[in-house]
Amino acid sequence: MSNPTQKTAFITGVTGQDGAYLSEFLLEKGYIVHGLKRRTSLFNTDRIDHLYQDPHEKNRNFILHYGDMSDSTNLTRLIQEIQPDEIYNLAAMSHVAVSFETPEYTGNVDALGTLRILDAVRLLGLEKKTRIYQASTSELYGKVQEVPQSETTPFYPRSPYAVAKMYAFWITVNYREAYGMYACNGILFNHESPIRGETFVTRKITRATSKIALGLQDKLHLGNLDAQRDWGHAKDYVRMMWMILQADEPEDFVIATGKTTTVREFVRMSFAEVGIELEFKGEGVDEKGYVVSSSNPEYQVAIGKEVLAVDPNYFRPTEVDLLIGDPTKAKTKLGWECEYELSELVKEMMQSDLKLMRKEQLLKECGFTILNYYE
Ligand code: NDP
Ligand code: GDR
Repeated sequence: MSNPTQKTAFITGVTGQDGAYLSEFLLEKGYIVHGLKRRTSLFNTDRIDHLYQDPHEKNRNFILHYGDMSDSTNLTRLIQEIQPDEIYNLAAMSHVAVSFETPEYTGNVDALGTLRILDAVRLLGLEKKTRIYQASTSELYGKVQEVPQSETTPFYPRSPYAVAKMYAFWITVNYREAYGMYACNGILFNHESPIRGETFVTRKITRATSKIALGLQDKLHLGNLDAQRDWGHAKDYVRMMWMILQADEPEDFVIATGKTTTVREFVRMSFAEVGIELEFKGEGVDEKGYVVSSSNPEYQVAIGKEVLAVDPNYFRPTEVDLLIGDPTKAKTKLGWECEYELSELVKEMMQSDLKLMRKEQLLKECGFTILNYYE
């Protein structure tokens, strides 16, 4: 028997970092969760495989649908079929550096994709039923106007990704004001986890540090080490996405820890997790990181070894230098609290990547070739 109070959510980007954590969170709350996934030539559901339910099972509460943010008819049909109480629009081409390579595609998916969702809800007459969460971003602040950044800080986007997300932000506000829809932006600052995409800087660092500690990689190449980010844990942030849609009134919220850290410091913290202390020498493109001490007998790396180098290929045409968010509104209005400290996040990511890399080490010892991942 169906439960009339059971809520139904539709998550775009369900195969991504946030989509996976949010699915877990909503399923625990008793929701029926529908997710949008793209057709890919290889499976792309690693992050949600533990939630998968066989289509032949009765009364499934986790259901995946093929679709794409560039396809209005597909999105409209799915929303009509699902009749969701809540839509979490998380799907996006989410890599800032890649958006400089694919600006038109990024605009289509990240900007117009959001319009497609909003307009489908309007055309289907679901304005009063369906609440919409839009995954907005601290990248909107771009070039520093003021710190810390809050809901009232002016935007100055610095990448095709950020410009596309700025359209998505304002079209969400516009549909809320024009059609009385419950549509909100969560302006989320960077949030990471052990299932963060491998080409974002934190995961790139924790994977490489683990490989270097286990003797599987020589060196880590990074771009701008001076960039400062307000890094939180994805688990804390998906909880807030849900809280935003439970409020009495639709509003936009900044979600952040209120602390900022350089990329260089994140590198130092990651190496410290395996007992390796680094010294940084040189400046700009000449900066390098050397091992000063290696105190954990499990991870012995030669003293003096150069394990980090700057590669200008990773610099962006326009950079966002400093992000630090002010989450006061989320705390006071919705009672949100951040549970994770950055040190705990780094520890969790390192433990998870060390485990993964030990598996690779074992494969290598057994004569199997280790995959080289692109950065
Ligand atoms: P991920 O890159 O991990 O996930 C993005 C998701 O979008 C994936 O499921 C991806 O599918 C899907 N996707 C990409 N393009 C399309 C498309 N054309 N049609 C359908 N689905 C598509 O991002 P996160 O989980 O980290 O972030 C979630 C959202 O929040 C994104 O919109 C991001 O821009 C935004 N955001 C993220 C922050 C962060 O720090 N993580 C901070 C602020 C905002 P596939 O798996 O097939 O690639
Ligand atoms: P960001 O995250 O651009 O903030 O966007 P990313 O981890 O890619 O970069 C953070 C900072 O690190 C610097 N950096 C490098 N970045 C990458 N990816 N690779 C490198 O080798 C490297 N070296 C230095 C970058 O220049 C940058 O300053 C993320 C995404 O999740 C977006 O979708 C989201 O909107 C924002 O966070 C908030």
